[in-house]
Amino acid sequence: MAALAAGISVQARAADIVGQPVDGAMGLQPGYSSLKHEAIFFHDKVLLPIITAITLFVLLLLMICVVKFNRRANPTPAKWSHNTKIEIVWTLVPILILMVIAIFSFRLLFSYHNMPTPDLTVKATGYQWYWGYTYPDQKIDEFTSNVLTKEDATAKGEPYLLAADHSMVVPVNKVVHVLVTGADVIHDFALPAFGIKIDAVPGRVNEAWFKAEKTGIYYGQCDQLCGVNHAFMPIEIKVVTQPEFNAWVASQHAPAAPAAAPTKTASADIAAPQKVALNTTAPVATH
Ligand SMILES: [Cu+2]
Repeated sequence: MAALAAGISVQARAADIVGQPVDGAMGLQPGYSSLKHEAIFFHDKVLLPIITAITLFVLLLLMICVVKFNRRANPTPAKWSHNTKIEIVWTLVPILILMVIAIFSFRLLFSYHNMPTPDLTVKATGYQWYWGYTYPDQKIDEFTSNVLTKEDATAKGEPYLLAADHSMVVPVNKVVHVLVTGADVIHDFALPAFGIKIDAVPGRVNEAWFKAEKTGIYYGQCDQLCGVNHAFMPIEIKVVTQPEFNAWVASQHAPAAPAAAPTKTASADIAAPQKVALNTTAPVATH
């Protein structure tokens, strides 16, 4: 593989992985962008306590009914069917709870919507079954990103079904505007560590944004059932420093070296992109 040839050791590669699911973990994947921090707050500090309180309250009511109103403890049940006071309470309290949830929910929605001025725009196109990335401002034509085979992923020290041959590369601490569309059917561009999940719909462009807080490799997946190989079109985003990003952009413009002959990709039906793989450990020389 080109990346291995470029000198990335297995250990170095594995150490770079920041955003990926972990076995036996509870809760949401740790966040590395402001949107994800807000989403985690909404889930952990707003929704979870409310849901827990409601569940325990209902359980308590059920237990009271079971103990106090069973046939033995309460042989002659009351016959009344209305209680205006309690009906007002059970209407108003849920309305208040929903209003509290709505305040935080809308705040989160507005954060997603109010995109800061982007430093970089990347277009992500979903295909059956791979992703294509285009950098319009950097004049980088679309390159494809295919799932790595089990052998290639293991050799690179990356997780199978999450690792891709060519990642989307972005600079750290910069606002990245992602334009998402689909080429054939509906896909979904989802990257848990950045709190992104947006449909890739043919014929229209959706947008999402993130500002990665840490360099490293982040994994996501297509989140919309899109056909037989839906599980085999991972999203790999490599967050690098600005100089490393500049070097990568330059390497994308450089003519492919004859030595770096066609790279083997996981899908045989996709032509291997003639791009130089990014070396995160040593910046690629600019031409
Ligand atoms: Cu899919």
